[in-house]
Amino acid sequence: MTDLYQPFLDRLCAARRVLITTHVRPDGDALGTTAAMAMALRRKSIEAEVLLFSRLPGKYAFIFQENHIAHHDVESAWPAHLSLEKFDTLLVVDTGTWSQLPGLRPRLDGWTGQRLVLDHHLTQENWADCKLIDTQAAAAGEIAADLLEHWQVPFDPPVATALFLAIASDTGWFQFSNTRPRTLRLAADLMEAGVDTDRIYRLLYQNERIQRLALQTRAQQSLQLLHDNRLAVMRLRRNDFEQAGASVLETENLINIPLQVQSVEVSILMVESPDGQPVRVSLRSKESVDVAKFAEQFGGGGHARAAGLRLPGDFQLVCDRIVNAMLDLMKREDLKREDVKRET
Ligand SMILES: [Mn+2]
Repeated sequence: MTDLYQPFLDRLCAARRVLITTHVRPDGDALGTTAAMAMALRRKSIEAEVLLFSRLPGKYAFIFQENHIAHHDVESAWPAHLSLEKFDTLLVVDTGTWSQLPGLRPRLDGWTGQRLVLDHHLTQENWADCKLIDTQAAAAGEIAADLLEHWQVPFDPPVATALFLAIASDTGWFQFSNTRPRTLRLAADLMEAGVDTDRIYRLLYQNERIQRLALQTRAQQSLQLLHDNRLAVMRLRRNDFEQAGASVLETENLINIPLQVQSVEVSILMVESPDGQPVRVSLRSKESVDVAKFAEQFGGGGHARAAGLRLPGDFQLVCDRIVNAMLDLMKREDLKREDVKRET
């Protein structure tokens, strides 16, 4: 096990100034892992700054604010004062693909620092100098926790809270199938280290704006059930966000709602983006369909049970294309299953 972590730790130990970043539209795992790594680097007297590709979502802001972690936000424009030249290391957490780091690739041309990736996604590109990937890990935060243990960074309450935020949010508060014994043991360790789990629950799940509830209503009104109620499709147009007064960052977890229906095996949420930007497609499945593989056909990726992609073009045409492709896939899977049944 040490062999997996040591090369990565050697690289981190050699760093003096690290720029930590994570995927666009960062979630609790992305931000919790980023915060935990920033604090760990500080404790090792290594400077760390954070780069975000979307503005910091309000419900996760506490983990940065309480720990005085400053961040650069490049959603609208790259800040003039932010030069990669002052960093010797780029640490990317919770993604390993350029498409999740919009605009970063050309900025790294000619930059000579080391590129490190810490991630748990199946979909990876080959551009890092050193990768720490564990696709069995429930969250990037789980890998970060193992890394910090190897690095002998103690789980004090701030670090433990950041790691707990990461694993609790990527497992849907330990409900999703990615939750493994290691996840629960780690959660117990983090509780013992001083995490106020009740507070984190309230911050994650009882902390929405009323506008987000209005958006949820509109998403549910758009629900279509196809293929014997096995495929759920929801669509959110720009008008829905305007009418609800909600932001595009407030779609998190909406995709899980149709999965409450017993018959639903696959849930798709399609979100219209501002003019000229690709349609955002989120995918979830219960058992049968590998949505990461499905997303990869369209340049996306993720996990077998949770994935996403972005596709340019007219909203309705993109929706039709994705729904038809998913129906084809589900029908092919049905035929395969029937063949197996017949043989046994
Ligand atoms: Mn994650």
